[in-house]
Amino acid sequence: MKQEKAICCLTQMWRIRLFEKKLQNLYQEGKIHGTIHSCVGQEAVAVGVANALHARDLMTSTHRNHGHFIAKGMSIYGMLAEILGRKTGLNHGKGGSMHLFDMKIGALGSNGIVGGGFPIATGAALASVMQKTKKVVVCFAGDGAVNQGSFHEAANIASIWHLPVIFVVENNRYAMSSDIEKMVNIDQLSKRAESYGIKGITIDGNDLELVEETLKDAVNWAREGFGPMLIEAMTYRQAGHSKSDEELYRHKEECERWKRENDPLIRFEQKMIDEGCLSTEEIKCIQEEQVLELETVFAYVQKDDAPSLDKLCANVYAGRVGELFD
Ligand SMILES: Cc1ncc(C[n+]2csc(CCOP(=O)(O)OP(=O)(O)O)c2C)c(N)n1
Ligand SMILES: [Mg+2]
Repeated sequence: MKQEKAICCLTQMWRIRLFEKKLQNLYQEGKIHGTIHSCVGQEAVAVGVANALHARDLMTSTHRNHGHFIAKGMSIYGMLAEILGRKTGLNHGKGGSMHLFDMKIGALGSNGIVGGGFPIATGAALASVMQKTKKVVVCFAGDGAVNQGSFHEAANIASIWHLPVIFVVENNRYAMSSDIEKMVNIDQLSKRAESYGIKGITIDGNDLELVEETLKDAVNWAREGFGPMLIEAMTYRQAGHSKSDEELYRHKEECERWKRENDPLIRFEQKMIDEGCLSTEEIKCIQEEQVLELETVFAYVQKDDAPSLDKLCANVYAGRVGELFD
């Protein structure tokens, strides 16, 4: 890998990780209303997928969405302000963590409804075909979401209409406290693709280069009109499900092992060092730069005001189309 590219990849992964860690601290200080879902441990999926997309391509995300959209290029300032309920937020501070949305970067929204992204992404892919824009849509989902009816309906219609949508299922082994092995009776979720006549593949989601390579093939395939693909990316969430989680459903040792042996950032850094692409000093610089950048953003956003009371009903009820985003 070229050094410039390695710096970009690592910068993005550290930006996501540090953003999530700082957010967790704010939560513990009681400064976040609503909830948040940390994607620490899953950064390579977000960055690998986003690297394979064009800027104009589209993406839907889940409740565990911050990493996906940071990788897609969402403003950290606008995202944090939204999460903290500030009027400078992407949705004027009224949506919070699970309703991030920014059409300028092709972010078609995160979603608090498990499986809610499937029909939205599939519809956007249909629009791409009808409007001949050649946009590809990535639909992120968790392992728990593929048991929702919306997945099966979307996969079927995307298949028969050859829609350019790529379903990226982040299999982090758990849906809240439910272990994947108790929830499905197949060893790979990608096998579900076959029953809809689409290609499915399971990959190591903590290997950034593999994720990017696989996605590039899928994106080309979809853009050329061959239809959807299902990519199951095996990964692990290092934090609890959301704000409070005693994690009684998994062994501490399991989590420690993933952190020690299969952390996507450590793996990528080690590979870059082994290949002579980055030195330990350069890696340290990348981390420090991100620490500084995020400290500044977090300090400024917290000074912003909440939306004023007279804006309470603005953008809540649909008026004429032109009024929606004024
Ligand atoms: C339709 C629906 N059912 C249940 C929930 C409650 N819920 C929130 S997150 C979650 C687990 C999702 O697991 P998974 O899809 O594996 O995503 P992960 O949290 O692991 O990223 C559940 C059941 C919900 N938000 N929406
Ligand atoms: Mg899961």
